[in-house]
Amino acid sequence: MTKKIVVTGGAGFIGSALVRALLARGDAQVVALDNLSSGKRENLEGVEGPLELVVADICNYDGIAPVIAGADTVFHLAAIPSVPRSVADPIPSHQVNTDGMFQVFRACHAGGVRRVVYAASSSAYGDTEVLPKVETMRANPLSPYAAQKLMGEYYASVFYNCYGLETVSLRFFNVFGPRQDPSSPYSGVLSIFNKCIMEGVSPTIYGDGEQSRDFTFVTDVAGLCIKASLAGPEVCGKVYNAGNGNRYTLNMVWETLQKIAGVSLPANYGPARTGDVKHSQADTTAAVRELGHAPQVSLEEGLRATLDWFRTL
Ligand code: UD2
Repeated sequence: MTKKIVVTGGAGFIGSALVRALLARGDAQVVALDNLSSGKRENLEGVEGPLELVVADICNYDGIAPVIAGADTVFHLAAIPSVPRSVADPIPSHQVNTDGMFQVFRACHAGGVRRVVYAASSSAYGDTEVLPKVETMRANPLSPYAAQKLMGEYYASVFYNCYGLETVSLRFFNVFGPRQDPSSPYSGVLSIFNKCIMEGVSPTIYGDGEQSRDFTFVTDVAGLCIKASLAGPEVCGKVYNAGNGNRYTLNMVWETLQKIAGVSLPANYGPARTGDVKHSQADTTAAVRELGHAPQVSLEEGLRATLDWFRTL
């Protein structure tokens, strides 16, 4: 019998890329579980293979438990992302990222799921004195979002230790690529930068633009999720960085994007955001060694592919 794989947040930006990567393997039926709060049906348009979209909210245990029951693998990506959104409006993000996350792990345990891959966040590190950031460093969350995502790692490891549910946490670094929605002030910065290019307007950079991020292309993250789902039992209960291993300042990235697009739009600068991390870069050693992580897409290639996608809209 073909195995069932569930992707929570499967109609979202990263979730829909993961759904595509899973269906390309051709060995599973995929269920995208999404409440369509930020996910969109059109993110799954043109996807070929056995896919079902189930509209349900992870906070509603009775709604998700039957969908998850009997799955071989669950990728838990559903969340309310954004550091500044969680600072401005912490209750919804707490409910989804913490309470909803707990309901997903509970349903996975009750439903006999073989393995859960949990989308954690690089924000758990906060500001560290040393770069790159390695999994053995003490977590230091600086925002509600970072604390919520860190709680998910703890629950992943607790469900493994107490109940034997196989879990792996991947700390996603700053993921970018096609289908990242630029429409909110809380959207990922590279989607906003691309929108600015398309509209011919200058972006606002919060702070001096010298903050740096390990921008990681979405297909590389989707590939690592699949590797984490297939790795041996020694990875269970553990946390791995899901980054590219490089870091670029916002000023550098905006410069590169203008060059690629052949435009000149000097950025405006505004005050730094509360809860913002200054520098972020993944140490990929453990993910490479234990999960076979092999990021393929450079920042420039990823920026070109993303801009090409924005041009199709
Ligand atoms: C955090 C996490 C990331 C992921 C993400 C989910 C870190 C280092 N990274 O991303 O792993 O979990 O949350 O939401 O914590 N900015 C501007 N102008 C804009 C928008 C953003 O300058 O119009 C700045 C922003 O202040 C920040 C940088 O761009 O310094 C990146 O912001 P972001 O919202 O794209 O992602 P970030 O780093 O909060």
